[in-house]
Amino acid sequence: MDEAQRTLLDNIDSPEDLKKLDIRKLPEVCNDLRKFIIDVLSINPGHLGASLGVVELTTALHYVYNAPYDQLVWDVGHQAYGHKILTGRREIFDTNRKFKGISGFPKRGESDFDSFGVGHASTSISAALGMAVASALKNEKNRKVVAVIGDGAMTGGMAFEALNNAGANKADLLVILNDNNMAIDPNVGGINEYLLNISKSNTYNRFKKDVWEGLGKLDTFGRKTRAFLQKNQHALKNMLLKQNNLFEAFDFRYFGPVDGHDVVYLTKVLNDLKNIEGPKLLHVITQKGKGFKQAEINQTKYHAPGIFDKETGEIYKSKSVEAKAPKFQNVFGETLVELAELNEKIVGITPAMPSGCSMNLMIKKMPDRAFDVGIAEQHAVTFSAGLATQGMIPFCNIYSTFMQRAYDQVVHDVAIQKLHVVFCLDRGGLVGEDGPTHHGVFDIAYMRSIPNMIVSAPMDEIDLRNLMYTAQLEDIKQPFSIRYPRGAGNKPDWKKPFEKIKIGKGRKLSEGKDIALLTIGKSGIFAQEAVKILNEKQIEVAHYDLRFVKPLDTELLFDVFKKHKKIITIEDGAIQGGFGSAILEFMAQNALSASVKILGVPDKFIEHGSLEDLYSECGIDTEGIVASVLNVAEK
Ligand SMILES: Cc1ncc(C[n+]2csc(CCOP(=O)(O)OP(=O)(O)O)c2C)c(N)n1
Repeated sequence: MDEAQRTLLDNIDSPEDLKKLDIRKLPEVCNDLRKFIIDVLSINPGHLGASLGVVELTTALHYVYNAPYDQLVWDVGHQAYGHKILTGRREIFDTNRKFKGISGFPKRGESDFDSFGVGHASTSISAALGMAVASALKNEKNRKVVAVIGDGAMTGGMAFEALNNAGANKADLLVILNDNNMAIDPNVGGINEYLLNISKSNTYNRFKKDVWEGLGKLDTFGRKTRAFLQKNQHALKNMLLKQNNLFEAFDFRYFGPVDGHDVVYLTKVLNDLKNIEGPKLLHVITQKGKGFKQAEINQTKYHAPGIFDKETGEIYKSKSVEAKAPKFQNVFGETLVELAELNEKIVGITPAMPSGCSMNLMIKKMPDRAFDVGIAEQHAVTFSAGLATQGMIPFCNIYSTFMQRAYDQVVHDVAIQKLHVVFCLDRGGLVGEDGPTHHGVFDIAYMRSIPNMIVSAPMDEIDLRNLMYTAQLEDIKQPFSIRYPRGAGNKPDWKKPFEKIKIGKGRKLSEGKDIALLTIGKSGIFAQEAVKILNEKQIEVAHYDLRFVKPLDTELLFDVFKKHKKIITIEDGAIQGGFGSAILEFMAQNALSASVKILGVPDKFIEHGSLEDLYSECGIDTEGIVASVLNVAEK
C-alpha cells in the first residue's frame, strides 16, 4: 500500500503500536477502526452494532492497559471486533466467522489477548474475579483485570452472583458497564430502569458533581482526588455513593456515568482508576451502532444485519434457495399468536430473544401475555413453572444452547412437578457461524434423560405447527419440548389447519428393502433428498421420521427391526446420548439385533463456519447420508 494512503490503523499490529501514538491521535484511530469494521462487515456479515458502540472504549482500554499481561474480559464477546483488530488480527479479520477463519468471539486458543472464551452472556465478572483472585494468590504485582459487560448481560443472574462475591472478596477488579440501553432488542426490567434513572437523574448527578468539585476534581479523577480517595475511602463512599447506588450496595465503588465516545476522556478516567484498588465499577454510556446512521436508528436490525451497503446501510436479502421457505422461527412466532388467540391460557416467555425467536409478534399483539424476561434463562424456566402451577400454559422459548443454563430448573422446577410447560428450543442443532458456544447440539441428550419429559423435533414447518398445537392441548399433563433448527425448512405452504399429532408416533416416509434410515427433525429433509438420489442408483432405502425421541414409537421400531438388518440413524445433534443412542438402547432392551450406524455430531466441539460446511463436516447433509448408505450397503 502507498505509504501516503496508510491510515493510522494500518500501522497498528499490536497494542504496543497504539501506545506509541500521541493521545490526541486516538480519535483518528477510532475513526479508522469504525470504518474498517463497517467495510469488512458489509461484505462478511457479523455483529455490527455492538462493536461499533465500543470503538472508543476498546481503543482506550488498549491504550491504557498492558494486555495480555493485564486481563481484559469481554462479556458475550460479540462486541470484541475492535479488540481483535487492535491485537494483531486486522489482516485476517476478513475471515471472521468463516470456516477455518477467526472466531466471532474471543477465544483463548486464538490469541493471548483473548483472556477468556465467551459467547454466552453474563460470565465476565465471575471469570475476571477468578483471575484477580489468582493474581493476588500468586502475588503478581500490578496485574490488572477488567471485565466489560453490557447492560443487557447485566440482567443475567450470574453477573449479580459475581458482584456479590467480588464485593465481599475485595478483589482488585474493574467492571466496566457498557450501557447502551439495549440488548439485541430494547433492554428490559428493573435494572434497565435503574440504569436509566441513574444516568438521567439530575439530583444524583448534581449531588455527585458538587461533591467531586468540592474535592477539587473537575474532569478526571485527578491526583488530589486519588489521594483523598485513598485516605477517606469509607467517608467518601458513605457520603456520596452508597446512597441509592446498587453497585455500592455490593461494595463496589461506583464511578460515572461517563461519555463512552470521548476516547481521550476515557483514557484519562481509566488511568485514574488503575490507581484505585479494590472492586470498582465504571458506568460508561454508549450508543449501539455509533457512527453508522442506520445502525444507530435501527439497533435491533443492525445487531447482526447480514451483508449490507456500506454507504446507504441497505441490508441485502439472502439469495439462497432455502430463503423461499419460511424460517422455523417465523413459523413459531406466527403459530404462537394463532394458538394464543384460540387458547387464552397460553402465555409466551423469552429470555431476551423476542426478535430472534419471533415472540415479538405475540408481544406486540398481546403484550399482557408475552414476556421478555431479560437474559435470564433460569428465571424464564422457573417463571414458566410458576405460571403452569396456576393453570396457564407457558410456551417458554429458549435457544437450545442457552437452555443449557437452565437445566436444573427444567429438572427441579418443571419435570419433577410434572408441570405442563411447553419448551420450544430454537436453533436446535448446528447453527453455523456463531460456532461452538452456540451450536445447539446437546439438547436431545439432555432432554431425553429427564423423566416426565416429552421430547420432539419437527421435520418441517407443518410438523412444528402441529406439534405446537398438540403440546397445548388439555390432555397433555407434563412438560413437552419441541426442538427445531435455525433457518428455513422446505414447506412454503405451511399454513394448513392444525392437526393433533399422536404422542410418541413416527411415520414412514418411504419403503425400502435393505437399509432403513431413521431420522429426527430436519435431518429428515436431507434424508428424503438422499433417498431420491439413491433411488436413481437403484438403491431402495426405507425412511422413517420418528418425530419423538421420547416416548419412542416402539411399534414402528419393532417393525423396522423385523424388516431391516441395516439401520442408519441421523440427527443434527451430539451422537453421545442422543437419538441414535435411544435407538441402541431400545434395541438392547428388547434383545433385537441389527447393524446400526449413527450419524450425528461427533464427540468434539464443532468450530464455526457456514451450516453447509458444518453439516458436511459431520456427514449429516444429503451427500453425507448418501455416502453412508453406499458404505453400509457394501458391507
Ligand atoms: C446466556 C445468553 N442468552 C442470550 C444470549 C443472546 N445475546 C447475545 S448478545 C445479547 C444482548 C446483549 O446485550 P448487552 O450485553 O447490552 O450488549 P450489547 O449488544 O447491547 O452491546 C443477547 C441477548 C447470549 N449470548 N447468552
